[in-house]
Amino acid sequence: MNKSSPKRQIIHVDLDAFYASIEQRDNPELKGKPVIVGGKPESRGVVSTCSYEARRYGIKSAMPLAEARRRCPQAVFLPVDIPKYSQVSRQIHKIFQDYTPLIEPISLDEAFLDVTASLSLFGSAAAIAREIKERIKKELCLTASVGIAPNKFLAKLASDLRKPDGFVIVQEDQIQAFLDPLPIERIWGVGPKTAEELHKLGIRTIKELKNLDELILKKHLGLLGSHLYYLARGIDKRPVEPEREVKSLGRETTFPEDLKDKEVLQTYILELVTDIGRKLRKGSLKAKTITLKVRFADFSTLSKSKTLEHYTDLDKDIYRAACNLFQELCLKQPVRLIGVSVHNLTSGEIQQSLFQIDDTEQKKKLATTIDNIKERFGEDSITLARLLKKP
Ligand code: TTP
Ligand code: MG
Repeated sequence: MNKSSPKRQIIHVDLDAFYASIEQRDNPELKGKPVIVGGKPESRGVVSTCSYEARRYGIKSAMPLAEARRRCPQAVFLPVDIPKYSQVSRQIHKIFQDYTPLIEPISLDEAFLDVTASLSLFGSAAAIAREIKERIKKELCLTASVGIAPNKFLAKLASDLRKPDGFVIVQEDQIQAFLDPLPIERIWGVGPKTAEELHKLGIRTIKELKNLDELILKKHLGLLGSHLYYLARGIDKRPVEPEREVKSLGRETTFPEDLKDKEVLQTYILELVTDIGRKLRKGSLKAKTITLKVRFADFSTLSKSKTLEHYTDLDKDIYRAACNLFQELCLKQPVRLIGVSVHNLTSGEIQQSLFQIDDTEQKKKLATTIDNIKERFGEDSITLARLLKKP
């Protein structure tokens, strides 16, 4: 082992049945019952997650709620309460921070921690993982599954292996024995399509995958093939990346049929802007540069940008800028795709000019309220009159 680069120690933490466990914790009547988070069973939505009691009926994330009700009519159906789950997520993150600054959140309930440099202080990665699990249980009354390994790939596989309340360590000399029997579908990055490709080659387990030559894998799966060659050997050099800086945010839409009507196109722009504004506010970000992209029927593409005088997270400001850019374009042909993106982002509070006396705060409150309503009651629950005009 090289003294200057000690073997990495990575912990992957993933809470069990996250949204459903929070609901059960906050309402003891739900303990031990099948609980489904996602909305009303008569709605057209899907299951976000469900308690382990509900999983016994074959219910899982992304299943239509109606199907979940068919499988378990006595289940308790609850709406999704993102603000509540985000708050718990922040509390979990705070616990992580006591052990390392190298935290890479993957979602509200999942993160990688690189604790290599923390070992002299806390003993071992296993001791840290054990303590994190215990604190999550004691302080937040929730259970987490953890995986401890020399890299991210193995740590994630390990945390998933003994869910719920799992605790799995993959030691250096056990890597291949740990990997070999696992089906290839367990590999992070192998979706149904890749799995099918590999099945065609007669590959079902990681052991079988390991027998394939790197060149053959590359030939069939391109870069992913080469990546899989190394993963099958338990090699994954990807670092834990503490919260990556978001450099831009954007959305675009391709129309079912090319469009010419300016007013309709502007309504689409407003829809894209509304989504971007919401993402900005959710991430406590503000943007200064707005870019509009337009692709015409002949596939030629134009994009134009405008930098504002101050940072904003308000739909109204972004929409105004995007519309000005749109007016500057001469629409000679029908439009195939339209996209809006924001760049030049900053996080945290930006000092408002002392002389900027306007109703910004009020507008901001309104925007946040709309975001909360949408998150609680769904995308279509509230909308600007203009969006109702879309064909
Ligand atoms: P997961 O960690 O995938 O699921 P989970 O925590 O509910 O269950 P477990 O880890 O024990 O298997 O996702 C975390 C949360 O993300 C989950 O509680 C709800 C949400 N989620 C969705 O909203 N839609 C989805 O399709 C998935 C997979 C998760
Ligand atoms: Mg989870």
